[in-house]
Amino acid sequence: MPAIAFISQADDPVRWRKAMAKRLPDLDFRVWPDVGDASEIAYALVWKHKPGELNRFPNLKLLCSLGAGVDHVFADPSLPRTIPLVRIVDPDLTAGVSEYVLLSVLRYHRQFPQYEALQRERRWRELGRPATADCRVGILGLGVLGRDAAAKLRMLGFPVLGWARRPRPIEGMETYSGEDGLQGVLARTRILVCMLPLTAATAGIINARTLGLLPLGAYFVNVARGANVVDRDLIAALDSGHISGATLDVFSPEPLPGDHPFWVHPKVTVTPHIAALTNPDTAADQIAENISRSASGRPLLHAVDPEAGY
Ligand code: OXD
Repeated sequence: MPAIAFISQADDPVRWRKAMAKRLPDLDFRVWPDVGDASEIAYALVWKHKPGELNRFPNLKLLCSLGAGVDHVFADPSLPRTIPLVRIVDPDLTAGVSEYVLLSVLRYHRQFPQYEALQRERRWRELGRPATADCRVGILGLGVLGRDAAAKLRMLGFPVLGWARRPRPIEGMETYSGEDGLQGVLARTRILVCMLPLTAATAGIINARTLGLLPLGAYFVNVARGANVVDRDLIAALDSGHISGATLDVFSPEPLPGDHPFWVHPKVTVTPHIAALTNPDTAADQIAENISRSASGRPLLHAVDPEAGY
């Protein structure tokens, strides 16, 4: 069987080797940079590879992103564009992202930052319980992850507005698209959650203008990509009080540099890109399936459209 190159500094090659061996025992699993004869590499499992590195493999047939997002693959300007690219769509990963979104939304809705401040001052004070039905959540991005988070928030009683660049109707939910749709969603949103893929069209979409369209005191949660946000605009909106708080799991660049103002901003919660971590024990199934499909020329699962960038 041809070989697969595992190219990631963030994922555990030992767990992946074991998970892949369980499904494809004959697969020759090679961990970058020790990939041996580069002409034997037919498949690559990648997360933030070094630009240009994939051009070393003249017989590459399939590229698998080790994450849900693929912007890290397209960030390589010399990427061989003709090679099919697939991404991870895994219930375990989806559940992880939704948990993070629910936690962040509930934390703001139930005023935990305010209670934490009261605790620091040893003050016993009830703030009242805001009605869930009045706390509208706006979700930008209605892919697998956005739809799952929206469904779970709705189960808890939150009114949810969804927005995607292209129309994405969802039964029983208000969804919008296009620039007008975005403005309408932002104007009615108390807690905004960014779940968009990073493409040329969504880079910097959270900026002074769009943050300014949110009602006074709104909150922001980002589980998409750091580059979806113009950091200095978000900081200005937090400092002015227009935005009450932000929970950020993703940054540009990552790791977030030690001197970045987000680390110490009193209204910002920082987590190190942990909303979901790809689990080899569950995600290896679809990678093995895609390798078999690629080998037999069948349509791939979760293939990325290179034009759209997701
Ligand atoms: C991602 C992931 O793409 O964690 O960010 O899967």
